[in-house]
Amino acid sequence: MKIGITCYPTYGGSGAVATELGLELARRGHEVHFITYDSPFRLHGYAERIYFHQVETRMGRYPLFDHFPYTLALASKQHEVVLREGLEILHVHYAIPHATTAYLARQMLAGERRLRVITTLHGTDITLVGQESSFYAITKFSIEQSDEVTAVSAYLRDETYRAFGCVSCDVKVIPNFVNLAEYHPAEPGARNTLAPEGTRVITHVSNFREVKRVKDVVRVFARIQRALPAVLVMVGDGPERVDAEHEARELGVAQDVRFLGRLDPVASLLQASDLFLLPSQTESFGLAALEAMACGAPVVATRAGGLPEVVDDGVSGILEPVGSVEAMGRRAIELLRDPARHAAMRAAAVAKAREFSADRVVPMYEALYHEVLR
Ligand code: GMT
Repeated sequence: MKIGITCYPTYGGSGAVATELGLELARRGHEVHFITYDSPFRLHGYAERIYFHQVETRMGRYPLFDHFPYTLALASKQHEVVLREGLEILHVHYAIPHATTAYLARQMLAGERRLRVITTLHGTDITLVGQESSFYAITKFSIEQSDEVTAVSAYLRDETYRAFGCVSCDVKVIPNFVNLAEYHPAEPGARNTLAPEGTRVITHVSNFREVKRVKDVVRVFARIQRALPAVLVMVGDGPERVDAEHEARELGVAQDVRFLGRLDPVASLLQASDLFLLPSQTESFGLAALEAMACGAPVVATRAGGLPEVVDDGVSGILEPVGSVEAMGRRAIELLRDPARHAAMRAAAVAKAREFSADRVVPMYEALYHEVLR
């Protein structure tokens, strides 16, 4: 099949999932065309059957536009690439504005070429941004106009029905997945360069937005660090980083917190981790948690959104209510002090992650493509 993919190319779960999906589809023999304003952050170099088409984000000075109409440029580029490359499917990730531009591109092709539009909902496109009054009606319209709509968790599907009604759409759940060839536990005897022997490595990866509650990451770590030698590795960047750095200084743990900034790939860091912290306000799925689990790092997270679909409390990780830094810290310490239980939880995390392997999940998308083309 010839498939167009539009996503946000920036550091974030929806762009990561869209890119990993494109790469997996190309490995399975499909031709994949990414249509976005920058090369997706997980697209590293050449891969067979993968193409990237850049969308303009600015033009020569034109006094009328204070803001460049990116959405129209994207719809035009989608239309152009579909026609030129003969694409059959446009699979867009994150509804705003991608489901809308795909709708426009399809309308522009009417009578000329049949194009099927699939929208995958990822999270804040439904739970936050899509519910803002300026976006609500167009988000609902664009979802309902898609030929197929998928959500990355049952939680997000239910939220979509609750918030938007979506009477005419049937939202199918296709969970996020992990590439087990890249995300797997460290080889036995691998050298851990993140911390000296006996010091626990606690990790967090995110885009440091408010929803991630990065100050809670530091607060949980400070509790762990009072009980055991430990370092905190913070990967990513975003608006809340300054506050997290400040919190680390306030709590007197700054010397043991390393802010590494945006890095990708992160598998080697996750393999060296004893725990992964994700105390988010909400997560539709929590791809970062899944990738950590695949690398053998049990997750301490909040019982919020779709996280309970990924982490089994007490088995493959620890779940506590949003904001319960005391409970998260206490349970993390108990786990780290009990090597046998920690090893069992590591193994359970790896086993759970296998349920979300690319080999299991990507065929669900392929089946959906076949169905929509029928
Ligand atoms: O953080 C976001 O809301 C944006 C989005 C993204 O594009 O990074 O993340 C969402 O999509 C990921 C991939 O499907 C999910 O794993 C994240 O849980 C989800 N984030 C939220 O729901 C907050």
